[in-house]
Amino acid sequence: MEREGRTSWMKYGPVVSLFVILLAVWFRSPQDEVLDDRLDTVLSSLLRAEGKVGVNNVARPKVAVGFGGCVDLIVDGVSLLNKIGLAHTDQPLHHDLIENEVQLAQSFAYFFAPGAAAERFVLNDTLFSELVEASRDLPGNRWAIGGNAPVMAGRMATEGCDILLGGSFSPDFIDVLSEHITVAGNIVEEPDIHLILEYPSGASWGQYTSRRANRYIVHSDDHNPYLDSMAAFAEKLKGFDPDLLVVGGLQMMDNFPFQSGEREALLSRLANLLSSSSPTIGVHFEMASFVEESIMEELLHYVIPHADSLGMNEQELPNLLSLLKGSNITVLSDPNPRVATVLDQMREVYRIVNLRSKEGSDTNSAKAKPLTRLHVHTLAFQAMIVTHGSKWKNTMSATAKASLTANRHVCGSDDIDPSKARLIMDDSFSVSRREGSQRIPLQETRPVSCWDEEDYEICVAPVLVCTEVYQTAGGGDNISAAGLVLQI
Ligand SMILES: *[C@@H]1O[C@H](CO)[C@@H](O)[C@H](O)[C@H]1NC(C)=O
Ligand SMILES: *[C@@H]1O[C@H](CO)[C@@H](O)[C@H](O)[C@H]1NC(C)=O
Ligand SMILES: CC(=O)N[C@H]1CO[C@H](CO)[C@@H](O)[C@@H]1O
Repeated sequence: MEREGRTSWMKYGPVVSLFVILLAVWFRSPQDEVLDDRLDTVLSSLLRAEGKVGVNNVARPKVAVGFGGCVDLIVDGVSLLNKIGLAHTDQPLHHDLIENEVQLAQSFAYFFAPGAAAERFVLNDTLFSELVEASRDLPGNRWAIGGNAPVMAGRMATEGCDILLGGSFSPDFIDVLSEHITVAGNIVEEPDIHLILEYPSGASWGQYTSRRANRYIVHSDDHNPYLDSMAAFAEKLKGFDPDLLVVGGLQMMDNFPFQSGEREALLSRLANLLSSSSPTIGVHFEMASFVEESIMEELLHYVIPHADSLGMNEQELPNLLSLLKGSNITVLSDPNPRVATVLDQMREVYRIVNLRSKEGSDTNSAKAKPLTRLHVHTLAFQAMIVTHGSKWKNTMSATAKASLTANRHVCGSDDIDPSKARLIMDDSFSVSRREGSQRIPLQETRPVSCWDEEDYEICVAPVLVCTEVYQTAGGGDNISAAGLVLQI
């Protein structure tokens, strides 16, 4: 892969040299070699940390997970774009949604070069069908169960939970779900398809070279944006009596051509559902790639005040923070942020969300819950903030498990092979960007660092980054779900 990358850097000019420099910084060698020698120790220590606590398998925890789901068609992104002969573009550009081939090329180029995860709605049915048809017979393609809710449900079922899953699926889809998953929703004939354009680090398309492995997702859903399983889910929820309620998949509403007021009405119904659940039940909301400002505002109003716990990646964190501070959406952020930067952003999100819930700046806030858990997953590390004395247990082990799950998912194997992994986190990190902040060394025998601040504990664990990527899509969901199961 690196060799492919190298020939194309020679072919293309100055624009590419920027990426060469970025890659050079990225593949810093001498330090990495020392770190790689420590991989075995870090791995065994993480496994020990993960194994310290188990999921209660006698009384399986009960988790209700909504909403929606789809069939993922996973392809090599560059092969697909080459197959349909998509013209390269010299103008990487952000588009809220995709209406034609030119926008697809520009939008793909925008995220592909930095290697940032993105997900876009395709308004043009002809274009979307063409893409799906071309993918069907593309060598190496794979079909998988997709969507945040089914992936999180699948992971939690595997980890020993009983699941109520809210979504409208086809009978074939339901057949392949775990026996520990009960579905609440309508039966549909044709499931929604999401097309996952995966690419490895160093792949090239036109003049662009990807800086890290990631994926660009396109979809054109008919069912998911309407949360059409919500009524059935709410009905079954009463009898199910869950220990945890998880909400994800709302990004399918982003930039969807709703009638005026329709989306807000749906989210308002969701708010009622969340606020009517017992206050002792933890509610986790998994963020995703949102670019429409109005839906983010609605999430701040209808969903986040009812969540005890939030999960998100390094793109979604600055986006949420920017909005909380009254600024615009951030479409693209550093895909490889430093620990200090992420922790500072997490502290601010935690502080502002809790301030809003206390002050009741929100009309809904009579019932607003404090935020007691925040989990951010990045390529290089996992970070969690958990309030002291809250309902969330075992934060250290949960952070270790999240970190191990990142490797397991991306490499596509439960057994972690250290020869297919590398540590890219520095051998020490600063706990904040503020001057004079403490530095914490990465100790290979105790790789998860936890410490107390204010009214919460922070834990940070390095990820053994998988170097032979099988799949990046669904990573965040597997990671978040794995972290949650040890905390309920
Ligand atoms: C939709 O996509 C098709 C196929 O790429 C294209 O021919 C058509 O012009 C597009 N429609 C619009 C409105 O852009
Ligand atoms: C924020 O968005 C508004 C409306 O789209 C735009 O006019 C403004 O320039 C943006 N501000 C920044 C700082 O990007
Ligand atoms: C590595 C791993 O366990 N990945 C899983 C993520 O979740 C989906 C859905 O449950 C599984 O199919 C993957 O195997």
